[in-house]
Amino acid sequence: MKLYYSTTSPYARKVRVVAIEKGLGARLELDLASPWPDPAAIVPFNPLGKIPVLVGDDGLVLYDSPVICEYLDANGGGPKLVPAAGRERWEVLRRQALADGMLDAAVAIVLEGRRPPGERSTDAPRRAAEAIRRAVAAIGTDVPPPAAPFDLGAIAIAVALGYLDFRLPELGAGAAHPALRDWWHTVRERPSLAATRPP
Ligand SMILES: N[C@@H](CCC(=O)N[C@@H](CS)C(=O)NCC(=O)O)C(=O)O
Repeated sequence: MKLYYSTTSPYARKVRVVAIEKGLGARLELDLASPWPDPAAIVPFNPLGKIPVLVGDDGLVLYDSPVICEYLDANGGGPKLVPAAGRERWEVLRRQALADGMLDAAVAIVLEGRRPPGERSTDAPRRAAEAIRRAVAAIGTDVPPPAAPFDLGAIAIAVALGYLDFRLPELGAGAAHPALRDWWHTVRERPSLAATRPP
């Protein structure tokens, strides 16, 4: 399987963490393909021009990260990262949606900050930062217990907190959410997260 990725893309990191957790890390051929400034290398696989993109051994092309993660969960070994049915399934998928939404907001802030100063919006990054603060606070009231499975919801949250630490540390779990910060500091030492740290 080939994964088009970049070392700093948090969505690609989520996919790489899932692959390692499912025992598929060695089968994943990593192909650097940054969409910035030009997504030409990615467009033949994903018309949206976004990474991550997975190309399976049989030629199956998959995007975006939640779809790729479910594919790896279905095809890898070990415990399921997304429960097959029931309330637990929907809670895991909701946690992933919350974490991915944090990433969308964080990436938007980072990209806005790269625009020339005179062209930057102030309202959009402010709203995005508020959404991230609310999301971190919500996760802070629902921190996974230490023995809870490291499922796709937990993986997505860990990757989102990692991206905040990397790009926007002032919005991360920090001192305001000690239980969440402690959880993050524990899970970030897992081999799957340690091996995929952004440079
Ligand atoms: N919802 C997508 C988001 C993917 C995404 O936005 N990737 C960024 C890299 S971090 C990208 O390729 N952006 C290129 C662009 O927006 O043109 C997923 O979960 O895979």
